[in-house]
Amino acid sequence: MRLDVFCRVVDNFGDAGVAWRLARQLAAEHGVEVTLWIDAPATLVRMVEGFDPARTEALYDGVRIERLDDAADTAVDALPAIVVEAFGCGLPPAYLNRMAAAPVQPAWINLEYLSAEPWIESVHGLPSPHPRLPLTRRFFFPGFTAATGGLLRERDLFARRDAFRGVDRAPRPFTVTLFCYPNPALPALLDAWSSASATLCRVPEGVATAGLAAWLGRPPPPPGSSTTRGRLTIETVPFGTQDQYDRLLWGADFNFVRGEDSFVRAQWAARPLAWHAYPQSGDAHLVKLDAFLDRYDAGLATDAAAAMGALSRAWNRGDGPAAAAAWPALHAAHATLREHAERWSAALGALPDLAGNLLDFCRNRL
Ligand code: TRH
Repeated sequence: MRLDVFCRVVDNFGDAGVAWRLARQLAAEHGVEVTLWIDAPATLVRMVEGFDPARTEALYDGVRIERLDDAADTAVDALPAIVVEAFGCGLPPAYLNRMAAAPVQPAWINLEYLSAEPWIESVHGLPSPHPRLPLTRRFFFPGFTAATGGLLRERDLFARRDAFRGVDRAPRPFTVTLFCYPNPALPALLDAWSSASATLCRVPEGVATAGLAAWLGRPPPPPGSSTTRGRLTIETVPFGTQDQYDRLLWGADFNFVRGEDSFVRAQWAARPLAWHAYPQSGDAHLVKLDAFLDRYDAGLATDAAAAMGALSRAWNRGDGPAAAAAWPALHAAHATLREHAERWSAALGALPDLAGNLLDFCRNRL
């Protein structure tokens, strides 16, 4: 089966990260012949092992990665059976016309953004007729329940995670990882960590650079090195491949993540987390945060839920004093939060994964 994934990079890494992760899994686990059409292939250079944007003839983990150029007639070969449009990015006009003219039209899927909001279930899978062409695309919503498209999760993910943990025995202080958007709450949190018990904060290169530099009074340390102030050590780690990032999350006690893909990976890491939702106008991201916390808090002890809620909401509001004030209670509830994170990951892991759901969804329509 052939499948094309289309992706346009709005900003940051998530659009490309999600599209690549889906493409890679479909090729690796379902033997699908996948082409990822992306308008900014360079975004993938650090995420994809050995990726060279100039070498489009090569396959990367079984996936062909091509530059998406609207001017070019993208579909050189026969049309695929399935077309996935990541995040409503829009298909090239020539390609759309070929789909409309095709005797057998591909299944056309619009992969939406992840949300924990309940209304997702009522719109997942709904058709959307094209305004001009005899084409219909279907909305496919990732989500946290069986009534949604599910979450991206590779078949061997838990086995790889647990194997890593089996050998990751080096003694270390309480370790947090920091993958966030620029956040005015960061200096206050760093102050809290530097006066609390020993803490190691591991930061991928290029993340929170201005906030760290302001707090340190100099640029953050280069990748592979660290600096200590009070009880806090800040270590800069290279921005690695997606698999390397997974290991960073697996080796920590608490993960600060953002956007979409790292948010999901932190849940598979089965460790407590704070999610910095992608800021949206009208604070729509705070509604998404509340929807997630409402789901996540189910079965979590009240004091631990209160601590996580206080930190997460202060962090997303950029409220430094409130985030710093919330940290001691969260740290004290860490054991409870960790057990819950393991339960949460296992419960989500019992649901079918997004890549498999997407193929089943299409098969029912082909
Ligand atoms: O980079 P992001 O902020 O992406 C965002 C979100 O996707 C958001 O929904 C979207 O609207 C916006 O972009 C435009 O965060 P996200 O989603 O976590 O994506 C980061 C990707 O980077 C993820 O696939 C993991 C990957 N990554 C690595 O491969 N190596 C690394 O070292 C790190 C830190 C991340």
